[in-house]
Order: sequence, then C-alpha cells, then structure tokens
Amino acid sequence: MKKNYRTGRRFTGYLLLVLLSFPLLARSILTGEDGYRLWLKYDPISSPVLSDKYRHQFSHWQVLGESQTLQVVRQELDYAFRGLLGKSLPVARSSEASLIIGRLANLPAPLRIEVEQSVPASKEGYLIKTIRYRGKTVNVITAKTDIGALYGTFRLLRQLQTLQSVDTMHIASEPKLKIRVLDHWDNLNRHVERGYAGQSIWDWHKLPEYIYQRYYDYARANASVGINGTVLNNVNADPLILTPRYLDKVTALADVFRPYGIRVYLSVKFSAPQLTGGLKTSDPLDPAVRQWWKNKARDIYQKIPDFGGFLVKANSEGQPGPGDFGRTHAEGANMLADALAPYGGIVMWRAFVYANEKHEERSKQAYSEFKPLDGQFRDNVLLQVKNGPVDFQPREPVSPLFGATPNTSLMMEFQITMEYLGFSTHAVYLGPLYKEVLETDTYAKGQGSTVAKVIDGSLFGHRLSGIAGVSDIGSDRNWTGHILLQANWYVFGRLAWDHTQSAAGIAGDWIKMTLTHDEQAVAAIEKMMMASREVTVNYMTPLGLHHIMGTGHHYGPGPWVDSLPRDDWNPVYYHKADQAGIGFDRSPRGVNAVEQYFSPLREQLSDPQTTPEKFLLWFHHLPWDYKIPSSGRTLWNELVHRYYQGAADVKAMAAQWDHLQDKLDPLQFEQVRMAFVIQQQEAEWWRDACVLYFQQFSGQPLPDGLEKPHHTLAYYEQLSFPYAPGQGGK
Ligand code: BDP
Repeated sequence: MKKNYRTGRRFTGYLLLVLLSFPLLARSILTGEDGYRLWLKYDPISSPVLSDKYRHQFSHWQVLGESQTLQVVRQELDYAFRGLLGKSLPVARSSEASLIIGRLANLPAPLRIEVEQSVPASKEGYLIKTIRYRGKTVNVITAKTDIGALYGTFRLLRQLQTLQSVDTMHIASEPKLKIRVLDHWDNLNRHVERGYAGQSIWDWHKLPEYIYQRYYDYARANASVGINGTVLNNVNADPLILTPRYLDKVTALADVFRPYGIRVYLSVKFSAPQLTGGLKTSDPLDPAVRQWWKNKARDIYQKIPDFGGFLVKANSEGQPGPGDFGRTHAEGANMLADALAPYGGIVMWRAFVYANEKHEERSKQAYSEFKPLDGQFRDNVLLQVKNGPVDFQPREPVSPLFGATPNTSLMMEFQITMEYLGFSTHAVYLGPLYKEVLETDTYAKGQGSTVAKVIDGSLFGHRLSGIAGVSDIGSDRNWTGHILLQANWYVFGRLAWDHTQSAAGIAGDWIKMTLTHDEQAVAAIEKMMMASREVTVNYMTPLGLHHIMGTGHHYGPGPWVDSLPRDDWNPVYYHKADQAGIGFDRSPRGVNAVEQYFSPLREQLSDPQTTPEKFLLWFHHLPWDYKIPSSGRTLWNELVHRYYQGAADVKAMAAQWDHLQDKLDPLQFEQVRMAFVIQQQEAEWWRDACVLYFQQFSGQPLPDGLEKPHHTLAYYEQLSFPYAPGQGGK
C-alpha cells in the first residue's frame, strides 16, 4: 500500500511535471523571427508572378567598380536576391546585363549620356532608371558617388520588399539634410543612458580587435534608410573617449562603417584638456587649450580621415562648458570648430541648456541664451536644438529657437528612445510626432516658414543642415527592446532623408518589410501605429500637460513629486494644479514664454480660445470648469475623459493585435503581445494615478459610468523603482 501510494504520488508528480512543462516546452521552442533582421529580412516573395517578374527584370546584373562600398553593394544585392527570389541571379558583363549599378563616371559612355541629365546633383543622391539601351531594356542605378549607388541599391530593394512594380522605373532622390546622425547616449561601461534595449551595442572592452557582425548589420540598416553618421558616446561624455586607447577602438568602428557612408562622431567633454590633458584650464580663449584641441583633432584625423566631428553638451545639467571661464557658447563652439575645420569636421553644439544662473523659466532659457549669439558661430557649427523647449515630452510645442537665428544653422534633435514615452513596452510610433514638429509653421519669414525649412537650410540659405535622433538601439536581439519600436529608427532615417514623406506611408513600408504583406493586416497595423502616439499622450499628458513622470528614471506617473532641489525638476512646477485650476501660464499674464514666438503664433498662443487644445495647459492655467470648445466638456471632465480614453484605446490596440495572430510570425506576434500586457497595465496606472491626484484639486467626482481607479492615491505615491532601466549617472 505504502509503495503504491508512493508510486502513485510519483506518478501524479510526473503527470504534473509533464502538464506543467508542456506549455513551457511549447513556449521554449517557439521559433520564428526574433527581430534581429530588422526591415532587411529578404524573405521569399510569396507571389510567384511577381517573383518571376523581378527575376526576369534583373536576370543579369553588374556592379561597375571595385571600391569597398561597391563590394557592399554586390554582397547586399546577392544576399537580397537569394532571399527574395530564392536564388542567386547571375552576374553579367555590361553587354548582357539588365541591371547596371555604378557611379556615373564608371558607366559606359553611351549609357552615361543617356542618364546623366537626370542624376541628382548632390553627392548622396541617386537615380534608378529603366531605359532602352542597345535594343534592350536595362535598369540603371547610378549616382555621383559610390555611396549614392549604395543608397540607390537599397531603394531598389525596397521596391521589391514592398512588392512594387519595377516595370519602368524613374526614381531620382537626394537627401534634404546633409547630416543625418544617430546620437548614442552610450557610456563606456556599456550602460545606455535612457536606453531600454539592453547594453550598449559597442563592446568597448573587446574593441578594436573584436568586431561583431552586429556592427555591420547596424551599418546596413542605417545605410538602407540613409543615416550617414553616428555619435558613438553619451552627451554626458566620459573624457576617456579622447585618449589614444579609446581612439583606436573608435577607429575600428569607423573602418567598419566607412563603406556604408557612415561617419563617426564623438561627444566630448569640454573640460577634457584638464581632465585628461593635464592642463590647468579649459578656457576656450587660452592658447594652450586651443592648441590641445588642435593636436587632438590632428591625432584623430590621422587615424580616421573622414571623422565627422564633435557633439557637445556644455553648461547644462552639471556639464562643464565655456561659461565656467566666463566665455560664451559661441566662443566655446568656435574653438572646437577651428580645430576641426582644416579637416572638414563639424561641431554640433547643443542648445539644451537650462542650468544657467538666470533663474528664468526653463522653457525660455535656450532661446535667451542662444538668440543673442546668432551670427557669432563659425560656418562649421550646427546648433542642435531639441524639438520642444523643455525636453522630449510626449507632446510639446516646437522650440521657439527654430526660425529665431537666421544667421546660425540649426539642426533638429529628436528622441527615438522612449525616455518619456513608456520605455520599451509602450507601442508608440513616432512618425506623427516628427511630422507634427517638422510641419509646424514658425512664421519666421511669414507664412510657410516651417521647422523643416529652417533645419534643411532652405529658409535662410544655409549650406550646412542636419538632424539627430537619440538612438533606441541596444544589444537586445531585436535591437530596440520592442519590435514595433524598430519602426522609430526606420522612420527617423526616412524623414531625415526626405521630410516631405508621409508618416503613414513610411509605416506601411516598414510593416511590409518587417511584419507581413497581408493587406488587411498591413492596413490594421498602420492604423494602429498612426494612432498610437495620440493614445499615449492621452493616458500620460493630455491637453498640454508635461513632465509629470516619475522623477529621475521617468518611469510611470509622478505628478505629486515636489521634493527635488531645483523647482524646475519637480512635476508640480509643470502642472501647477491648485483649487483654482491647472496648467502653466506661459501667456503674457504669466511668464510670457509666448513672446519668444513669431506673430501670429505669439498672439494665437496667448489666448486660450485660440491656443490649439493639444497645447492648452502648456500655455495656460485654466479653471476646472473652463469649457473645452471641441467637446463642450468642462476642463476636469475633459481631462478625465482623455485619461480614460487613452487607457481604453490601448486595450483596443492589444485586442486588435491578438486578432492578427494568424497573419503574423509567432515570435514577433508574441513579443508584441507581451508588451501590450504591460502597456495596458501601465496605461491604467497612469490614468488612475493622475486622475486621483488631480481630483484632490478639482474636488469634483469622476463622470458617471467610469471604472473606479484600481488603488488609492497613497498607493501610487509610495511606489518606487530604484532599478528602473536607463537612468543617468551610471
Ligand atoms: C534629459 C535626460 C538626460 C539627458 C538630457 C540631455 O533625462 O538623461 O542627459 O536630457 O539631453 O531628457 O542632455
């Protein structure tokens, strides 16, 4: 009996183990696309008709020339054809080729004469053209440079990846912005400040010898969307990066990236001459300091002849800068610019400055600091301005600096990483945010003076132009911690190349290249992506609220935080909720931040009635019973409505995703599904915490019929997250 009993128990134990491990086993062998291949999957084209067509059209191909870049073209094309079309297509001699790729100068004369008129003037532009040549149909990809030919090649591949017609192609394209960089906030210990996708992809310890395949794949992905630069290290820079040992490591990466048209840049610490150079000062007017930077530039260019230049965060959030020596930002930037100029390098000098001593409202400080310096910067300096005047919030009006410095080239700084938008578990497609900013009219030179025209140089006739995106890339298998967030890297690159493209169109391309070709699924996911940013604004910071997230790590809601040493680090400073109402009065009756904008924007934003609702509480402190024009609701009811709507929309998005399961790769599906579980919880957390907190001031009930908050306000206030990822200062 006893034995039986024990056997029985063992049997039950086994059964339990088998039953329990079955789902585990099933999960553990879930195979599929883990996201590593990004949008360059090149899986076989499912339509046999199209596949045949492409095969026929490109039956024999030839790349003219032998540079490293053209080797890359050959490899990519062969790899892509093998994947997309199921077999290698033969490489041909010119006389029989149906696809010819090469720099204009390398084309046979008759072919060159045929196409040269249509080749874009810029060095990076390309032409893809189907022509009749020697009695045959020939497709030509050509450009002024090999890099242009590489961009053209990726463009052709996109036609195939998105199943477009290639019958008679005439695609001419060139970038609207010259400098198109990713800014990595990566520390030398591989911690990524505001990074949510694992460690830094740069394994500094193993460089320069050990070169991961990932470095090449990073370069391929960037080149495929036209990103032509990378700032390898954090703006809160470690001075060690400029020491010979690290420069050798940087050189190794620059060598990997060069054939892909990607230049390497470094963030530098302004006090490096003292910290690593042994000098007594870092005063930009001191001859020894100036010489130190000149020598440093010379050393760098000896190793990296195409080095891009420096990115500098100075006199901001504790970073050293020219102000420490009584000098202006222009004097600081120009010293570095002079050191780099002989080699063609540039300085990207950040305008994200608010730690000065003026005690002026934070949103006004960058303008006050830099506007008076307009015209004082060297030609090879770009002032790098964050899109909004405070800090990468889910929504901000544009920085008033755009358009305010006609004699200084401004570049855009966007955040791609999701510091203020839910880290790597909230599905937020940033295309609409970028477009909203780029299309905003500054009225700097009358109507039509969009931010895009300011930064592309066309408004004021600047030669140098640029855009930077703070990268969301890490060493996670799927690069960005969430498959859908790969789209933000992608859309950043595509808009950097051509800001006139639509966010929806780019999303559509990305979905087809990354997720599925199923038409219904593409349409559903595109719709979801396009709505996603507004959804998140609603459950985090509706109606112009901003900077009410948890302190330090910026994870989750923290509108109650009021204990930080500087006023303008505290969420209470930004929402200013009290019994009378909520919002920050930046109108002429308040801190008058609107004065920094051009007319008629200034007047429009001065009056709540003419201020777009999305910016209402950014510019105005309004009573709780203020009537919201579009809905007729009171401000309190509208606020609550938005919070609830945002959370409900996330639920709907998650349900929509579940619905698409059989149209998607199992692994991609599952990754996003799990992230949606978290996003739903966190959207409700945001909603409940904010509504309860603001309710203390409004003193009004929740409108009828709404689900009760899950916990008390006290519960939300005591939550703490010491290990939230991505924090600064690590
Ligand atoms: C803030 C980030 C901080 C960055 C800073 C910057 O919280 O980690 O160092 O921006 O852009 O948003 O310099």
